[in-house]
Amino acid sequence: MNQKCESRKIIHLDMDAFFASVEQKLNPHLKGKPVIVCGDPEGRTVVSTCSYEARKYGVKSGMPLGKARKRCPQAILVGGDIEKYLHTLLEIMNILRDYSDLVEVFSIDEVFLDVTETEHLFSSAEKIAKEIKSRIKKELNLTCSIGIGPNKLLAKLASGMNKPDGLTVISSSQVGEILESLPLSELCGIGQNLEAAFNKMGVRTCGELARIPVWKLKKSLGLYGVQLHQMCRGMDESPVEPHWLEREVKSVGHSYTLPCDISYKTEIERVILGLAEKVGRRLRKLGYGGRTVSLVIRESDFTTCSRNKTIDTYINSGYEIFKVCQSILKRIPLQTKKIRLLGVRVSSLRKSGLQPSLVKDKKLEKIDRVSDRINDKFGEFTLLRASLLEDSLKPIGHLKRFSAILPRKNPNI
Ligand code: TTP
Ligand code: MG
Repeated sequence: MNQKCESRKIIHLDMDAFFASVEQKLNPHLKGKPVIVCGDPEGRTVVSTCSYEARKYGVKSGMPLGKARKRCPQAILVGGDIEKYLHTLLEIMNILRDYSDLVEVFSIDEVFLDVTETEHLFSSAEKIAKEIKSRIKKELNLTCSIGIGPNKLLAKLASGMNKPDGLTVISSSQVGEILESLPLSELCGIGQNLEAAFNKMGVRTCGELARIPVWKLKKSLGLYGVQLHQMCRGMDESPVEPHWLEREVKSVGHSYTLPCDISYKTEIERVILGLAEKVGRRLRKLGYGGRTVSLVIRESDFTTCSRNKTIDTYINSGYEIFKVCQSILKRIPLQTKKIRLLGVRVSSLRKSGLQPSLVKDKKLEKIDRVSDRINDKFGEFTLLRASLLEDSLKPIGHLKRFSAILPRKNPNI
């Protein structure tokens, strides 16, 4: 192996059942249960990911939801929310940057870290990995699997070897032995089609592929053939390329496609209140307040109307956001009066720390503070406004199906 590769220390971190674990953390009543995260729990969609409890029943990422539900009927379905997961990724990045500036986001839940120059500060790369794992557990209440290797290819291979909650080191001396019997598909960059083509030729492992002369691979696959030849020998000189994921937060919003059209003002306002509470909670978590509130309404004939209102003060309380939405709602002429989607967004943001208090109403501020603390501990919508309680929906039975955004009864409380 090339000297330059051999002397590097690369860490690859892959979060365990990422979307599902974030949902379990935010809603502790989902802990220990089979959870499936998907696009739209009410619609035709595929599994984005699932908790390890659901994997026991054969549920997998990419599987059609119908098939997954047959395999595991007791699974709890949750609609995914990419902004939540991106926010968690930013929190992970903040931890990783304490150990090196060379941090590369590889996917929504995978990060590379080059600690070649910094490992001596913490005694070893393994010590760094252990510390990162324990901080992610303690500070974010999530688990991850980490691999350490002399390059990105081998670090990524290592992180997948002991999932979940694993830590695996591949040293240069082990590379030949590990790759000899490794099926081709397990090496990052070798897809199913290429694997099938090699399998047809009787080549199943990296060791076997490594023995094919490089000129032959180059002749049939061009430069990729040369790259494959190197990969199968565990060679990879690609650098960890830091790019800063400091996405400037411009707005925070949530929208919701209703399971069936609604038309009553009380119903519409109730969903808007639920959405406004979600937006307020996210703003407070991110430490922002905003001055512009937008309301989006899509009717059953897909006519879509969006209206904004900018106010004098920066707000981040769900109830205040709702009040602004109520005044916007009065200005929206509805064509069919049958609503299929509602959305609430707050923009013109500023950091809430810049002002002593963003909330005009001190009582509201106190309520938000207390409910945030309770909901952080026991799950979203554990403590909520009475008008969002399921019991208040009895007169309008079908609204019970709003459970995707509204409260789920928490059996632990
Ligand atoms: P993965 O790291 O592939 O899966 P995972 O983190 O859920 O589970 P593991 O413990 O095996 O690492 O993907 C990361 C996230 O990307 C995953 O939580 C959901 C999302 N994702 C999709 O939305 N669709 C997909 O097909 C896959 C594979 C992942
Ligand atoms: Mg993962």
